[in-house]
Amino acid sequence: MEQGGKQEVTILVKGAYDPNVITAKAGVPLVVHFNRQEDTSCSRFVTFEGQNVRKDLKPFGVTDVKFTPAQTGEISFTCDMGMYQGKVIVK
Ligand SMILES: [Cu+2]
Repeated sequence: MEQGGKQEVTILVKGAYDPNVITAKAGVPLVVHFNRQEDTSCSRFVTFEGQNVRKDLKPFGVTDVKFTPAQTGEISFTCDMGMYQGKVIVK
């Protein structure tokens, strides 16, 4: 959802990304709150393809990832091993 010039979404990280498909608007700063409720090494890092974003997600807490999707299309995000997968649909 969009509010005050930014858009925010919360993703639960526990065995997968939930939700694993989110939508965003191009040109508006996006803040993703990763609520990681586990400490397996698999889900420690999340990378957003093509955005130069890779973040260390703290276990049992919330870590924010911020970037502005520049253009419409899809941006995938994954853990380092590619086991957890999600995408941002940018409109
Ligand atoms: Cu992994």
